[in-house]
Amino acid sequence: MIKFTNLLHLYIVMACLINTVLCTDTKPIVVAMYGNPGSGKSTILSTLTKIPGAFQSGISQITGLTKTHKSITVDNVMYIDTPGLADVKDREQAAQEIEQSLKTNQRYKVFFVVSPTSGRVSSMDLSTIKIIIQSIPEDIKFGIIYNKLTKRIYDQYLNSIILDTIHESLLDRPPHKYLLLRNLEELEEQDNVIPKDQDFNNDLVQFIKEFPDTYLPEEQVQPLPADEYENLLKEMEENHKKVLQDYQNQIKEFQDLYNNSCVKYDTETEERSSPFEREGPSSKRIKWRGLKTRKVKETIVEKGETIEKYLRINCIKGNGQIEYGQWTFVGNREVVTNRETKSENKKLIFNL
Ligand SMILES: Nc1nc2c(ncn2[C@@H]2O[C@H](COP(=O)(O)OP(=O)(O)O)[C@@H](O)[C@H]2O)c(=O)[nH]1
Ligand SMILES: *[C@@H]1O[C@H](CO)[C@@H](O)[C@H](O)[C@H]1NC(C)=O
Ligand SMILES: [Mg+2]
Repeated sequence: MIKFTNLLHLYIVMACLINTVLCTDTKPIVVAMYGNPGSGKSTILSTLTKIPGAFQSGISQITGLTKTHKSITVDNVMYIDTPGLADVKDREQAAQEIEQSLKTNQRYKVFFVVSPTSGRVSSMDLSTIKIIIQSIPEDIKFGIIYNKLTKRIYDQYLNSIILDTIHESLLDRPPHKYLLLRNLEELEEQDNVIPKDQDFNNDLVQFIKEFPDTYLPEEQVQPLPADEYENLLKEMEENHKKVLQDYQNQIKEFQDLYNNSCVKYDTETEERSSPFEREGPSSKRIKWRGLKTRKVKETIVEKGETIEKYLRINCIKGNGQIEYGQWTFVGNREVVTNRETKSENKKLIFNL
């Protein structure tokens, strides 16, 4: 009889042959957060560990009390919190801490947390991303978590290509994926609080879980050029302004184009008595329209007369204006009753 342990051994050997991950990689996967102070890194990391205060967060932390990087391992995932690069005084140290946080020789999921103030992604956030991704190999995928988004900004980011444009134009390589998180009242100015909001928790956990991890060899991490930050930021500010301006212009161009092209069509039919000239002020034309409720005067037509049918196709432009088409004759019909009258609500009334 084959012993269970033998089977298990066989299974592991087989698994190793098929998938080397199983036998070599028992080290935890790293989930590392980068970004400027106050963007919500520590809160997000604590949320992922499900331990309030696992990473100190709060208003007292915004000025950058997190001066060193800190890691906590839960369920074989190593979560790493890092200081921001924004503060001149501590930039050199922060840069070194960030470099260290990337040198654990493990598989990485790298994330940037960005909280747009007054609806704008700041040049500072973009510079931080740029400087950090410059220091790691190109095959290391990174994600961006847009945090604390007001409803208006959330909708704008969701329904436009503004973020994609910014990524494509201002970062050397765009993020593999990004996540939009709504602003949570319950977190406002709180210390060491993790949110109860289910959507927030689900979206965040799923995003992190599904994000691909990549092995980051320690020796491939370059020192962060902290002294280039100011220059990079200046350059970023200029380019950022240009990109936003171009984007606005392009939107306006598209809108112009949309406003002036047909986005919907509308058909109208009209019946005219023949001949048009008849007695009485209201009997010159019979006009009853297929679609539009329009006041049409009552008209009397005699039995045996011909009624001409016309059709036109109107273009409804993006801005709502209507460009009327040409009336086209589509055929005749005989008046079979003694009198036909057209009332205001477009119904034909037959008076025999
Ligand atoms: N209003 C609001 N506050 C948040 C949100 N996320 C985090 N905060 C608060 O923002 C402050 C800074 O968060 P923290 O995680 O310390 O940011 P860090 O500096 O990037 O680590 C804390 O008081 C959090 O409670 C959010 O979605 N909405
Ligand atoms: C397009 O039409 C809308 C609605 O009339 C208007 O508000 C907008 O300013 C127009 N856009 C342009 C670029 O003309
Ligand atoms: Mg923090």
